[in-house]
Amino acid sequence: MKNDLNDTITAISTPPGEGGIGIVRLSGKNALSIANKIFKAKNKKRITGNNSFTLCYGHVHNNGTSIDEALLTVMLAPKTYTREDIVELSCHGGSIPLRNTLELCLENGARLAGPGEFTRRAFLNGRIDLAQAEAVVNIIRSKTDTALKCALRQLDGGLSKTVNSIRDKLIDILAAIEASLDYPEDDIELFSGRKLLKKVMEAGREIEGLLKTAETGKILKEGLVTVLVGKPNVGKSSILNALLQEEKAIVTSIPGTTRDIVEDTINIYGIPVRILDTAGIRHTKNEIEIIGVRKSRKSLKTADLVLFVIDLSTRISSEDRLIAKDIKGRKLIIAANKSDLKQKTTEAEIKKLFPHHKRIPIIKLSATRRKGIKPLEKLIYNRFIKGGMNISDAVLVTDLRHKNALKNASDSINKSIKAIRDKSSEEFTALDLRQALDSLGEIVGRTTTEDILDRVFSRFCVGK
Ligand SMILES: Nc1nc2c(ncn2[C@@H]2O[C@H](COP(=O)(O)OP(=O)(O)OP(=O)(O)O)[C@@H](O)[C@H]2O)c(=O)[nH]1
Ligand SMILES: [Mg+2]
Repeated sequence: MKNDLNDTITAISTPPGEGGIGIVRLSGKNALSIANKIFKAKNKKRITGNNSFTLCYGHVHNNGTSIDEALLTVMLAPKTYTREDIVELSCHGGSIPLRNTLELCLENGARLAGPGEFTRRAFLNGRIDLAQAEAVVNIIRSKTDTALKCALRQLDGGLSKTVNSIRDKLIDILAAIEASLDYPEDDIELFSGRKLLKKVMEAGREIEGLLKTAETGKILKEGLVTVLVGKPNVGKSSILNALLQEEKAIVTSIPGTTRDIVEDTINIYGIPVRILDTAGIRHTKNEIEIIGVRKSRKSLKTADLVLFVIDLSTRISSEDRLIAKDIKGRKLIIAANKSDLKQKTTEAEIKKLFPHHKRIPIIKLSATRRKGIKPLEKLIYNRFIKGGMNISDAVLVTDLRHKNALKNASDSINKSIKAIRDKSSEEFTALDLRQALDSLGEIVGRTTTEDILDRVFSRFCVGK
């Protein structure tokens, strides 16, 4: 139904709640005629005669009874967001005028739009491809300026261009293989085995190159989940507060102060970092603390980065060893806190907690004196952004759907490489290459099922 472009769709496009203005949007071939029935212009002219991109002042009315005072914008196909006729009614931003205006649109023949259906039409009508459509949500949800820049680049076709250029290469290779399969007697030696292998490997490397950006892309889009763990009283909450530059979590000298997870997001050189402060992990009989410790362990499981906090002013204890065992093999930074006090633990002793980990970054800091906080931020950044990668300008893979499609494409390419090396029939190579082509096509929406579209657009809000 959502791929049927005959209906005229409508929705409230502004967020719920009170605002200066609220917008009801109509898109489709009856957008103007529906608007004409429910809107009376001050100049008394029918709005069906309005030029594209013009504003008109008047009233929304129900059979002559005024519902709201509004401004009406007319945008005529094909140069619009959906490539269809669009009318936007800018009403007063309250739930009643907006709901009444929406209901009037529905009563006069429009259908309520599903989530993202306006953008879906922009895709179905060929204005943007699927990766660009997905960028729209990334723009709306971007958490930092850098993430926004990255999403805008995707909307501009940054990722699509790269993917399409790899697809073009595969199409050329396939055409050559198919020509030699169709006319074997002509002995068209378009690609010698070695040249074919080189070309396919080249495409494979480009796909791998994109895949390498997926970790950074995901973090930029969704935020880096960083969890502060350690035994009680080492200063986890104090570090959270120092990073946030506000007294968000309760800090006391009583071990076992934090029970619930306290979290907030900070911007570290453009990366949104979600920091979770947790209950100190130890054996305890206190019922509330037990629940807190359980929550700490749970959040540990889903974190991208673990900040293991150790108190330099006490000796390493069995509790530290227990936690070290728990976080073995994780992406880790050790925060050696309370460096302002007399030190009873050395760096060498800390390193001994992780005998199989050669290079765990350890940073000395004093949360209460705000010392070492900037270097800690730098370390968090460097732990994830590979040297030399300019996240402000690079084409990044931010969506899991794209990453999976690229992985499938890469697998198919590797299969075709094996087929070429094994000197199998070129038909096998062609089959694998076609599969790679399809997987890449999924990213930009050339080979997409309705299911995939439903899943993509269900992430959108209604009205976008
Ligand atoms: N001297 C000094 N004291 C610190 C430092 N960081 C934290 N403290 C103190 O250590 C005590 C515990 O700090 P918290 O931040 O509550 O420690 P925590 O790890 O969150 O403790 P729990 O929530 O109980 O697990 C408080 O009295 C802090 O003032 C530091 O860098 N230097
Ligand atoms: Mg705490």
